[in-house]
Amino acid sequence: MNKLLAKKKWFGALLASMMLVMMAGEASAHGERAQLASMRMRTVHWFDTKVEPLNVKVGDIVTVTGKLVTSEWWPNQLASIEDTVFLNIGVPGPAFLRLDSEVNGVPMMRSTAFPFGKVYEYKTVIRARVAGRYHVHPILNVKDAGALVDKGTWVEVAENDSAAPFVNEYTTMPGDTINLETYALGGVYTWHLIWIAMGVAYIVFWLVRKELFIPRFIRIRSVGNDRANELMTKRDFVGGSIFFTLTLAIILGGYLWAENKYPITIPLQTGKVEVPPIDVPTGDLEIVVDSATYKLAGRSLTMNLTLTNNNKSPIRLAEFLTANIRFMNPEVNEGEIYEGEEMVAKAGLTASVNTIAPGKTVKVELVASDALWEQYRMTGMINDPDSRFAGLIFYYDDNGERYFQEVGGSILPEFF
Ligand SMILES: [Cu+2]
Repeated sequence: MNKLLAKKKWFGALLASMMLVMMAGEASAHGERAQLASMRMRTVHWFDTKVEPLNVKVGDIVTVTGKLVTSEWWPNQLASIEDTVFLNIGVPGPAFLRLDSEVNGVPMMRSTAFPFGKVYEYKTVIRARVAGRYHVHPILNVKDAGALVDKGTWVEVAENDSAAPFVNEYTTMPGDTINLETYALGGVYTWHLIWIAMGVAYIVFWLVRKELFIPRFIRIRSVGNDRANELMTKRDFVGGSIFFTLTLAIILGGYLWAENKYPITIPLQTGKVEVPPIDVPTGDLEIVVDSATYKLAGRSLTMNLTLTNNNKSPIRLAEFLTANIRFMNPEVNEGEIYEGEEMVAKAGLTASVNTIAPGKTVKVELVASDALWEQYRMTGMINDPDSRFAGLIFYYDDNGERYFQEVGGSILPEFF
């Protein structure tokens, strides 16, 4: 018997440590790898993500800017971003304060809705609160669908010189200056202690009776449910009533205390804000996706496209973006890479035709291939029940003007 018990304990410890290891593994992925390949390809195309500066001290400001396009190929089974969405920053723990954020110039402290196929330029200002090294991600919380995460950028937060405690001061509407790090903490502690004392007292009251749940349960079983009332003595009844009355009195007292201490309050605000969407800046390039295949062994996505250049200027195919991975065409060599930016395949895109002359229609084979497909678990794409892909194609005209538009469609896996 003892041996079995020991074995069980050992197994429990093993299971617990395995779970810890698994959680630690997840923590370094934060969603850039963990989410379904189809969800990353066909929900939101994040790009131009810029986090700066990358080295700060506690109390310093970090700005996260970037753009996103909501996909026209949004999966049917997923709740829509056209309903309710909230822009935030994804970091493990409360390491930063979110001070300000805006989308297309509109303040974004509340939720909004993003119609499909439009461009949204966002800016979020955060302040470093706790020293450490953080993978900072822009994140969209879509109602009923969950979090959609952009790739992360490492930010190093050092202790500030004075090593003074972090202060987060605000002036309230009535004009008091408060430090949100410590504000009303005394009240929080006191009320927790009161309720813990009540709970302990209640358990002690029943312990003193020496008959807790199991002996009572056994007795009810032996005397039958009809005589269950006999188990309740007068002392039990009086004690229980006192606890009941006391609980209600404390709740009422707490309410009156809070009303007296904080006479002016407003409820948490939950309204929705409207954002004017920006149209995708297509540069008169007509794109028809003829077919697309995904080669498992080659870790590459091949798109066969028919492109018609209706622009007056020649067009250069520079980049393909999907699942936050940038595949850049080294022949064209355009598109900025930001400091600390990850998930860039600098020579990841090859085009059978790099430049399309004005007025011409050409068949182009675009191949996006890199080990990043494997690294970011894009191979999971073949397990998709609807086998579709989407991404953004970036191209430039003669003046160096950048355009982009979304492509998407069915995709067939190729195993050999
Ligand atoms: Cu991350």
